[in-house]
Amino acid sequence: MKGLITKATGSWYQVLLDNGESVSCRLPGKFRLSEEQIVNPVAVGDNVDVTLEKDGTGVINRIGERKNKLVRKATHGRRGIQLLATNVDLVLIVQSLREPIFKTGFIDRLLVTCEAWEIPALVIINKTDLQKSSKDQEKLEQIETLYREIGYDFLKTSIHDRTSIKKLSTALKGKISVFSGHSGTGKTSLLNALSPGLQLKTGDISRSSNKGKHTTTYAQLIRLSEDTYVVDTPGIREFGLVDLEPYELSLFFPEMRTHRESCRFYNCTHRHEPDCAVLTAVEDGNVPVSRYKSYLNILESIETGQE
Ligand SMILES: Nc1nc2c(ncn2[C@@H]2O[C@H](COP(=O)(O)OP(=O)(O)OP(=O)(O)O)[C@@H](O)[C@H]2O)c(=O)[nH]1
Ligand SMILES: [Mg+2]
Ligand SMILES: [Zn+2]
Repeated sequence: MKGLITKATGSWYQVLLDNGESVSCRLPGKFRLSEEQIVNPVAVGDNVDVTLEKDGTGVINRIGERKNKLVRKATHGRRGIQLLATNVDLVLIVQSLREPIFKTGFIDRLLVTCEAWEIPALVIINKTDLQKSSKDQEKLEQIETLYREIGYDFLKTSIHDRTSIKKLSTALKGKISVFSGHSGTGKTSLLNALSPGLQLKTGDISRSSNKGKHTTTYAQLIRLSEDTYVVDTPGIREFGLVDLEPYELSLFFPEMRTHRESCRFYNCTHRHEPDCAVLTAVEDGNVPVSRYKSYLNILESIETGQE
């Protein structure tokens, strides 16, 4: 039987079969030897073939071809690469207006990853109901203009604003989308708002640090309707920027892409080199300063190997 992996937590895998049933499946050892540095052979989003056993469990005997893979460097001191999700159509980059306050650096890092993986992204600023002053309003408008002008989709949401939830629902239709963003920004709450029957667990914001407490602890694929799926993730900080040379980074900043072709050196890093067209574009206001700052930060991470 064919199915889709909805949970992958170690030795057991939850598979949603085409007939709508969900079964726990084992994965034979041979799959663990397969791909190079990948520490987990199966992830949510994978299409699999399953044989059902008498006891109601299943065995995975084939993993389907993948359209794409979201990966990060393995955590807990393990070497290699960890698969987060596969066959992803859209990455939702969720930040909140307040509690915790949004960081454009985080958005930019994830956007670079999405560019590198060629997966469309939707930037979401949630908790717009926490807007307190006209200054907040101004800040929101600025950030919306910033990302829209570069060409990214952008959405303001609040779980208390049905219209914004409807817009989000429309954006997700017919796709497998992955929620990413810091803990506490409201990823799970947005899911509950999209489908109130889910009643997924959400968390409070710590009073002392004003951050979330990592309420969601593993990636889970949830079916919202017939052909619409979302992956709720633990507050992912970033997807690893795998194998990127410093001079290639600006390829993944769409607003720098055209300028970089006019730099004197093909491997210009747009920092101190003479006749750098990107630097000129920053000075002329054609590349936003906040984006250029993010660029420099990511460049440094790549050069020092610390992501
Ligand atoms: N005012 C307001 N609060 C919200 C909104 N969305 C979420 N919250 C609150 O923010 C807190 C954190 O929400 P979660 O949904 O658990 O956040 P999360 O992003 O899933 O966090 P992790 O699972 O830890 O990654 C909860 O107290 C929610 O009630 C919103 O639109 N407005
Ligand atoms: Mg959560
Ligand atoms: Zn340059």
